[in-house]
Amino acid sequence: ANYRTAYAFAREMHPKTEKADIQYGTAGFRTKANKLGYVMYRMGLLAVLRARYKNATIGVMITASHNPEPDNGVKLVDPYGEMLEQSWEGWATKFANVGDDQLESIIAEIIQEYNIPMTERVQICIGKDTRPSSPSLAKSVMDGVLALSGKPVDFGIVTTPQLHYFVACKNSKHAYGIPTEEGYYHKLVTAFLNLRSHQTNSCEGNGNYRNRILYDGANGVGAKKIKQFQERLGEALKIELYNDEGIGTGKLNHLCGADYVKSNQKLPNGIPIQPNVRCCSVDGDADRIVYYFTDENDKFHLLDGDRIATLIAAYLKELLEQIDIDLNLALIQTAYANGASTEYITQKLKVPVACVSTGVKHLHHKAVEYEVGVYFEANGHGTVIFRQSAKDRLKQAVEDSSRSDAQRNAAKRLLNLINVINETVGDAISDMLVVETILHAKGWDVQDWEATYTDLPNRLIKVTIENRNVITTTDAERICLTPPGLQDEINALVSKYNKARSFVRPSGTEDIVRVYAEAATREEADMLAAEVGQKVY
Ligand code: NG1
Ligand code: ZN
Repeated sequence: ANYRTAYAFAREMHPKTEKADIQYGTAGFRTKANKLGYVMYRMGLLAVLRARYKNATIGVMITASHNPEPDNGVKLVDPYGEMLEQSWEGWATKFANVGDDQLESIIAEIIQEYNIPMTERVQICIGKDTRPSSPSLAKSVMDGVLALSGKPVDFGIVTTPQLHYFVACKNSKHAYGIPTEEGYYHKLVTAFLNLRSHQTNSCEGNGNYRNRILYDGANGVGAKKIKQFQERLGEALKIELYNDEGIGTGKLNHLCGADYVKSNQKLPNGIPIQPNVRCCSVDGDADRIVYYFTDENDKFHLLDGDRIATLIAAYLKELLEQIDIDLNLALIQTAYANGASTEYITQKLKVPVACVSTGVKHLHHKAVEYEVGVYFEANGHGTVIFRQSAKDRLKQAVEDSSRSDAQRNAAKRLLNLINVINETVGDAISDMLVVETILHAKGWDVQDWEATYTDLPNRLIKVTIENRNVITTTDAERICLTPPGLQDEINALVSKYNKARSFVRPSGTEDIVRVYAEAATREEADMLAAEVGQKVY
């Protein structure tokens, strides 16, 4: 059988080099790149098995996102471009950790468990970021795919959301778009330019909006790919690219990128100080974005995922009202969303909010419960998902001659906006084009956007304890179940401060406990975080 060959090949070419177990977590496998060769090979095997089981194309993305350059990682992408189904994460973990001599039996086990037909010809889309370790790790994935007679489709260096898009295109028989890089740029840019040309104003600006943005590429794939966009966007949006160092310079994510800016709340290296000019940073695989600017007093202002989410949700609501169509729209957040953003969107804009556990898959799963689901993590990862029935109704509205021109034009705008959005997963560049579209339409610059609400000061700290899993939570991680008594202590501390909120949870990606606190003032937020942190020890 095929898998006998796979097994023999593993022993020779990709022997297991690490003794310690690793776990397929929120972000797939992520560790030092030199520990990942055999893991990649085994993920190639698993991708073929998953593809045969689903009778669909599966994706494998090699990246460690915002981690330092010597790290790497791997994530599997399911047929609609979503994250690997949770029930298979356990299989991924097993596949990575069994000894070379058990590989054969675990393959047999999964084939039997799911009754996987081993004859289907399946494609596996493979993408990688710009890390120097990525090419050899991609080769290991391909060896795994070939060992089980799958067909690897190598997309080379692409952003994570590009790979998700390719997988979704292939499985929708191109209904979602053409599964090539050109197809991706064409879809997004055409829709973006359509939206701009419908405006009566020149492309230079509209109201306070100026079509110029400073862009921090994190010295990664986001820097490479934004050039493709710029070529196609022409004068409609002038993107000044910074942090575009070459591959292997060690600069990837170093003192720059979305994670650095969000965590440190300051300007990244490489971006020049230009007062009140709109800037953005993407992360190492370009699935996250944050906006920011410095004012004339050199004060730094961050517009994070919560800001992007509220901007988008508010604009979608506005368009739906203009069209006069009743679609249920909701915003999905996590406990890390700033309380002020939640209050603004529920109280002022009357858009319902759902709160779920940390991790994109949880947000995504909740978002599909609505006809229009906007989801974002505070760190800048997010997108919008539209039900097919919602898209169909919008198309009908455009055709409906009993509607006013204004209504039909608003429906057209929304359909174009949907094409700017990468619905498969958070996409930094797609999200940037969406934000730019909305700011332009509203005649806003970042200052107007920031004025919509005032963030509550907040603090996120890491606490290291012996076993982080002694902390268990409920209610979308906002309440501690164990250790007993901890939640009462947190409640007591929170009650001392104004507009305060705090929660603790074990990280899914690092061996630490995260403590979050927000309150009416910076001092109160800092003090509360420190006090709650003390209780966690
Ligand atoms: P953990 O380590 O579980 O808190 C972090 C981020 C998540 C998500 C994942 C995956 C915070 C507080 N947590 O999860 O939002 O992005 O990494 O990358 O930012
Ligand atoms: Zn990322």
